[in-house]
Amino acid sequence: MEQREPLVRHIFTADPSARVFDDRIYIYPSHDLPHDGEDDDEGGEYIMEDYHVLSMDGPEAECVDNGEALNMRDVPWVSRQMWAPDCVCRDGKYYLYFPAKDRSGVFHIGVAVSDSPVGPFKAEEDYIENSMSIDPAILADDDGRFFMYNGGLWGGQLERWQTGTYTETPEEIDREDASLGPFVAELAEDMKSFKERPRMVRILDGNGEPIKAGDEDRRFFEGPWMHKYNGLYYLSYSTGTTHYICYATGEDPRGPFTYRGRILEPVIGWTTHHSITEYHGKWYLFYHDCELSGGINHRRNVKFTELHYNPDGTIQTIFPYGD
Ligand code: FUB
Repeated sequence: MEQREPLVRHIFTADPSARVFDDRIYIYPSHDLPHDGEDDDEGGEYIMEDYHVLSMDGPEAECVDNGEALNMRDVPWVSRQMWAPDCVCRDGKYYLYFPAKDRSGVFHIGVAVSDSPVGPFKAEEDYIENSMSIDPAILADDDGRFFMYNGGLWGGQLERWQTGTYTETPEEIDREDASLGPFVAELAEDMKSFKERPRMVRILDGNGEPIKAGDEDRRFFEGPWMHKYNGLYYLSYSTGTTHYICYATGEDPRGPFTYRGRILEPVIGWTTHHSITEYHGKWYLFYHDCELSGGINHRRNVKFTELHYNPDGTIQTIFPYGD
């Protein structure tokens, strides 16, 4: 179905991570709060404070807001900006992963647990040890392993972690140098800690060379997502400044990945952020734009549309306002 309307209109929503649990589609978005402040390069305009879980009985069904699932006031370590979340299920428990700033203004990833996919979720006292930056996305691999992918440049603070330890004022990366990738780490059995230290994923061009930092049409910016199709790992992400959703494929969940092309052309608004999920044998791209607010960057709305593969495994590019 070509559903390209905002899924809900009573609140502003963004960064949709779509999951299928018990034959129902659940969408875990950020919840944009309207205000009249200015935009800045650090994402200061994104002042979200809570999460609402949306759900649909299928692609044709109405989208329901299941109410507040977690609020910042109930997360001891968070000071502000609860950005793009994701959720996975393991052994009947639902784990909501979310980025937020701690009391010193540094982004980390937290986790909150519930017996229900719509919450309420109970947050851990502290963020996940060794977690940093934003935009967690979880792969539940076929062999029972769970991997977290995350990261984002600029306001997402990824540059501050490029040496492995935190620095408030990182050196500028030369445009000819390899671009930074998202982080990947396997989650431990408890789903509340890492089994290993997060490492940076490498994204290569068709010649096996790292995509350069100055290659803004192809380099990773934020919003990583990982899915598997025909046994191949597909890492997709936003290019930020050029506003594309691109993808790269690989044989190993930790990479390296080879750039393959564009999934989504630019949408209305500065940010673009997505997820990909399968439902009843069809594939769907969930994404956001700023249609509802007439283009105000921090008042976004989530949407979805069908996604199509070519026989060789490449993905057909989606033009959000008509092909
Ligand atoms: O919603 C806040 C930030 O905007 C997200 O973390 C980014 O991916 C971008 O969509």
